[in-house]
Order: sequence, then structure tokens, then C-alpha cells
Amino acid sequence: MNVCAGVDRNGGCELVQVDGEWQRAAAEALYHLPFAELMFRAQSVHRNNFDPNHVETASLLSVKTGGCPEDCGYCAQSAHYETGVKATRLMDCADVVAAAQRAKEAGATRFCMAAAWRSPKDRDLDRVCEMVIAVKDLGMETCVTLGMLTPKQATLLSEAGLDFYNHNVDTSPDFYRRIITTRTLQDRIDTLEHVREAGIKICCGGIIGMGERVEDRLDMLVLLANLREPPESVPINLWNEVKGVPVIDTAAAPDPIALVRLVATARIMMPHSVIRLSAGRHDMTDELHALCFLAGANSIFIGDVLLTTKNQKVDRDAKLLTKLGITSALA
Ligand code: SAM
Ligand code: DTB
Ligand code: SF4
Repeated sequence: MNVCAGVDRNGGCELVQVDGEWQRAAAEALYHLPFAELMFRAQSVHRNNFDPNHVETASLLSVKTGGCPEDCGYCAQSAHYETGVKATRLMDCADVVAAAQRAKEAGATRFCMAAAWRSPKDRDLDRVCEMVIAVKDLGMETCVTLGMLTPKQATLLSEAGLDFYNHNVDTSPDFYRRIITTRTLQDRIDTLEHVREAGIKICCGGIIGMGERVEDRLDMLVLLANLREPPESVPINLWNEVKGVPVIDTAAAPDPIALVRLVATARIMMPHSVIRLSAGRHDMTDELHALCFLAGANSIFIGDVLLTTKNQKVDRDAKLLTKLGITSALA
């Protein structure tokens, strides 16, 4: 069945999903609408599905940093590149819980624990399950990102009460092969399937600003929107500069309006997903943040650091949200 997903500026039906699937042409037609039209549609979709005056606040902790065997060309934690990031062991559960408690007091409702692994060893997974149980006991939502999972590992995380698993597709199928060679996009999709099967909600998005074309960004949205069910959370990361990785040679910061257009297009294509402005916010102006929220972004990471790179300062976020009259657990 072909579905008209919108009306063009002359009143004709131009935006179609074919057999319920998003096509690049439909995503492009949305993305290139006159700005006011695109924003109006994104805001209408946003208001139908979310409180437009509320933003979710999540906090990140790197529970195991660096020394990763994968060769993701954007990442400070890959052992393939000299980035100056020191490899650490998996943190103790008590230290993780203390960090989660501080994040809760600082205004985060979700705590995301990240490990620089290709995939977790079973004994490490047991320790992460303990962390999930303990952080949930604080009354926070939990998210972990540990690399590829087997179905059994996904089930164990589900049994521990994990709310979200973050595993990004990162970019378009076409651009993917230029930035990662040690695991395929299909490997990632398989892990997302195992997570879904285990009943855990999915957090899945990607990075822009690595030298990809606008078409690649749209293909990434098409890939996400056409997953068996779209991810409940969609992080959009602006590439945070890391010296020593291959992406530094191709990177180009996206035009600000292109970012807003991408957020608005994601909002329309995935009406029920929370869209998180993730890495790269420290370089964004208040005005750009405001436009992204108007376009439908409704989640941010708070805290002065992400994993190995900096984030916008918490007091600047608090002031910004207050200025915009946006409610959150922060302001
Ligand atoms: N090792 C696990 C994996 O890759 O699935 C989890 C951690 S990994 C750091 C999580 C995500 O962070 C990546 O998929 C990527 O989207 C994002 N990321 C990593 N480095 C980044 C950077 N320099 N700028 C923006 N996002 C980045
Ligand atoms: C996601 O999409 N972004 C977060 C989270 N998922 C794990 C990570 C951003 C990392 C930015 C680079 C760094 O700090 O090392
Ligand atoms: Fe390892 Fe994840 Fe970084 Fe890739 S993105 S190098 S898998 S930590």
C-alpha cells in the first residue's frame, strides 16, 4: 500500500511510504520543504505525541573506557588510533552507583552506562547486570551500551530490569563502510533484533559531521524509521572532534539549519520516538538549541563530560531551559 504522508506546497500528494516503508525520496521531499512548512509539520507531529514544553535529561558514564578492538573511525576509544585516551578496567559497582546518585541529584532521570567493548564477556555482563539493578533501585531509568550482544545476553539484561539498550547504526549503509570495517551494519541490526526480542527498549541513532552527504543522513533516518519498530530513543550526535582518528580528515561541521531540518525530518518520520540532541551541543548556540527543540528534539545528555569528550555545562543547560520555559528534571 502506498501512503500519502503529506501534501506538497501546491496541495498535491508528493510524500509517500511504499508498502509502509519510508523511501529516501519521501525523506528528501520532507527535508527540502520550505523551512516554515517543515517546522509547522514537525511541530504538529510533536504536539500530537509529546508535551512540546518538556525535555528529558539523561546522564552518561563511561564504565569501561578505551582499548576497544573496533576501528570506528570517529572514536577516541578505539585501540587502532593514538588518541591519548587511557584504557581502564570495568568500574566497581559501588562507584557507578555513586555516580548515578550524583547524576540524579544534578537532574538526570536516565543513567546510561557505556563500555568500550566489541561485545561483553559473560562475566563482565554479570557485573553490568548488578549495576543495572543497583541504579534502578535509585529510581532512575537505565540504559547501557556495550557493543554487540547475543540473544542470551540480551535476555540477562532484560531480567536485570534494563530499560534501554543503546546501539547506533551511526550513519548510512553507504557511508558506513568508510568509517568502520571491523563489524558490519548487519551485525548491528542483529544486536538490535536480540534487544527487541528480549523486550528491552531501543536507543539507536548516529553521528553527523563526519564528511557524509545530506543524502547519507537521510538514508540513516530511513534505516531507523524502517526498523521492525522504530527505536524508542534516537540520539543524534554531532561528531565531537577527536585528534588522531581518521574522521578528522573528512569531518565538516553541519550547517546549523541542516541540523534543524534533519531533526524536524526525524520527528515526522518517527513520531513516537524521543529524539536526543547528543554529542556536540557545547558548540551549539542557544538559538540553535531552541530551533532544534521547536523541530521536535526532546532529550539531552546533561553533565560536563560525555564519555571522553566535553558536553555543554549543566548550568548553561539549566539557564537555557528556563529561558525557553521548558520543563525538565534539571530546571
Ligand atoms: N562500544 C559500544 C558501541 O560502539 O556500541 C558503546 C559505546 S560507543 C562510544 C556509543 C556511540 O557513541 C557510538 O555508536 C557513536 O555513535 C557515539 N560516538 C562515539 N564517538 C563519538 C564522537 N567522537 N562524537 C560523537 N559521537 C560519538
Ligand atoms: C550516543 O549516541 N551518544 C553517546 C551515547 N550514545 C553512548 C556517546 C557520545 C560519545 C561522544 C564522544 C565521547 O565523549 O567519547
Ligand atoms: Fe569501540 Fe564503541 Fe568506540 Fe566503536 S564506538 S571504537 S565499538 S567504543
